[in-house]
This record gives sequence, C-alpha cells and structure tokens, in this order.
Amino acid sequence: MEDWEHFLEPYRQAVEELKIKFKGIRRQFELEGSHSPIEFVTGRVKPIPSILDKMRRKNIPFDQLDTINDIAGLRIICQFVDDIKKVVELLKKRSDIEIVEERDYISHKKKSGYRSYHVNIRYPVQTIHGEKKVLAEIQIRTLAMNFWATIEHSLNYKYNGQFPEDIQFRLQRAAEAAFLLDEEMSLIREEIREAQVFFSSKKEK
Ligand code: 0O2
Repeated sequence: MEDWEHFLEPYRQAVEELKIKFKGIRRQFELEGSHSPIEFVTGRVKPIPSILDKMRRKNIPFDQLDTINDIAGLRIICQFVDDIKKVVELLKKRSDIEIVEERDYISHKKKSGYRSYHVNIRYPVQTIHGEKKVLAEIQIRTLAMNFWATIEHSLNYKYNGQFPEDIQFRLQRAAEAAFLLDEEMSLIREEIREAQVFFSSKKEK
C-alpha cells in the first residue's frame, strides 16, 4: 500500500498541476473578454482497483505499470464542438507537455456511441529525486458528450458492461440526441455571431 502511495504521488502531482494550468487558460480568456474554449476542467488519479483491473485485462506486468496511459486523467469540457479543436491547438503549442498520441472518437465515434477527443501526453513532474516524466490522458469533450459519457459510465458499472438490449438501444438514441444537441447549439452560436457582426457593422455607420 505504501508502495502504491509512492508510485501514485507523481501522478497526483501531475493531475493537480495540469488542473491549475488548464483553469489558468480559462481565466486568461475571461480577462481578455473573449469566449473561453474551456468551460471547466476535472481530473482524477485512477483508483487502484481500476489500475489492477486494466493490468489484468491488458496483461501488463507490475514492472510496466508506468506504460499505462491514463493513471493520470484530465477532462476538459467545452461548450461547443469547435472549441475542442481550439483546445487541442492550445495543447500543441505548449512547451510543458509532449503529445504522445491523439485519438479522435468524435470523427470516429465508438460502437457504444461514445464521443470524445483523447490526447495522451508525457508530462514532467519535479520530485525531490529529480524530474519524472509521467503519462497522462486528456479527454476533451462538449457538455453534451460529457452528459452522455457520465451516465453511460455509471450504468456500465451497474450492468458490468453487459447492457440489456433495450438499455443499449436507448443509450444509442441518447448518443444520437446528444450529437444533435451539439449540432443545434453550434448553429445557434453561428447565428448569434452573424447577428453580432451585423449589429456592430451597423453601429459603425
Ligand atoms: P475511467 O473510469 O474513466 O478511468 P481502455 O483504457 O483499455 O478501455 P484504451 O484504448 O487504452 O482503452 O483507451 P480509450 O478507449 O481511448 O480510453 C479509455 C477511456 O475513455 C475510458 O477509461 C473512459 O474514460 C473513456 N471511454 C472510452 N470508451 C468509452 C465508452 O464507451 N463509454 C464511456 N462512458 N467512456 C468511455 P476507463 O478506464 O474505462 O474508465
């Protein structure tokens, strides 16, 4: 148990530091009076039973624990689908994180209906014994995608991944509804933007 605490400490530090940094991005947009592509940020260190479960599922030995890419997990929630791209661009410009892999489950949604953009990174943590680079997973998604994924995830626990057919059907429909909600919101946003351009050009005349 003590070993776990030592092992997990740099991951805890990475999650806390990255939460602060991503919240900082949001504040900077607010200070500039512009729309922040980040609505809110959450983070967690994977619970030990889930780590053990993943090791079993993927046949990962103890001496390769640090190859698990989502022990440190960050979630960036956006208002609009377009914001997701902006967040990825912001991440790519940073010198404090190294992008290892990107997985686009938005253009290619999962069979379950899951949509999200995953960025796996390597992040340096300063410890009393020097620098340690840890892997972390950043999941970037809209409020609607998050709503669906959160509920599906908790149902998954209840049914142990084996959904009855009717629930599976309803989840698929809910995923479709979340997709349409994102589309509608994007269209409304475009109309508001166009109206703003129209009014500001009228004011200038
Ligand atoms: P938790 O509790 O969020 O940590 P694997 O990790 O083995 O499943 P892989 O390829 O390493 O697979 O990673 P993948 O599929 O890119 O990302 C896994 C994580 O994405 C999951 O972590 C979930 O957070 C999320 N995710 C992926 N698919 C789904 C899905 O169908 N529904 C929901 N709700 N979330 C999904 P964990 O470890 O499952 O859970």
